[in-house]
Amino acid sequence: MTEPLAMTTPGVQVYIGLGANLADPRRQVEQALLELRTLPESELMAVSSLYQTAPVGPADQPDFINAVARLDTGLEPLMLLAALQQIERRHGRIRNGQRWGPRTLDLDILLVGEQVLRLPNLCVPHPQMHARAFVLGPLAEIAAPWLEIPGRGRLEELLAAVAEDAAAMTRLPAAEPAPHIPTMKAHTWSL
Ligand code: A4P
Ligand code: MG
Repeated sequence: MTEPLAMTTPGVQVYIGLGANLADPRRQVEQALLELRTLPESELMAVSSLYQTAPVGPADQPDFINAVARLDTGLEPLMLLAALQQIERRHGRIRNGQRWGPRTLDLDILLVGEQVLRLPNLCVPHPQMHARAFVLGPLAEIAAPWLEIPGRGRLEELLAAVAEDAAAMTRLPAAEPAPHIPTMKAHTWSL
């Protein structure tokens, strides 16, 4: 007997950009990746390496740790945004109004399949992603070079245009296997 379709992994391919440059940023990103695994109706399909990157925007702030993850999810985009903002808050993210300022954790929805969304609080593709090496470099590790960024072009062409910045990023070696695997707490999601 075949399984009902509703039992299969949910559908739309979402790419999420992770960034942090305060309070042990590497740990912030690694912990956030564990939390992404707990999202309802979702499966974490791929995670890039972590990169140390120079800040874009105000220069008087620490380097960032950046990564990109692919999540296949049945959550509507605004529900996903709410869930990501819950994770940011758990990481002590404080919005002080400074554009592109330092943060404990930033989770950006980069792409939602091939959708273009221009909502008051959600723009997809993320408005700056096409010009940022710290997004395109990690994305290219886990997506096909011909991935189309709607309205912007193919990933490989966009990455070529920021090749100098991409070359200046430091790919971090994979973390040593933890001596023990911490038990994930079951997060409660109020979406
Ligand atoms: N919002 C709209 N579209 C989206 C989306 N696709 N994903 C809204 C997530 N949020 C989206 O975001 C402000 C509002 O954007 C949210 O309330 C949401 O409704 P925010 O996270 O509070 O503010 P922000 O992150 O400071 O603003 P912004 O413009 O999103 O900044 P970016 O683009 O995230 O850039 N340099 C390096 N090397 N690495 C970095 O990761 N990050 C930034 C922040 C600057 N420089 C960096 C890095
Ligand atoms: Mg952001």
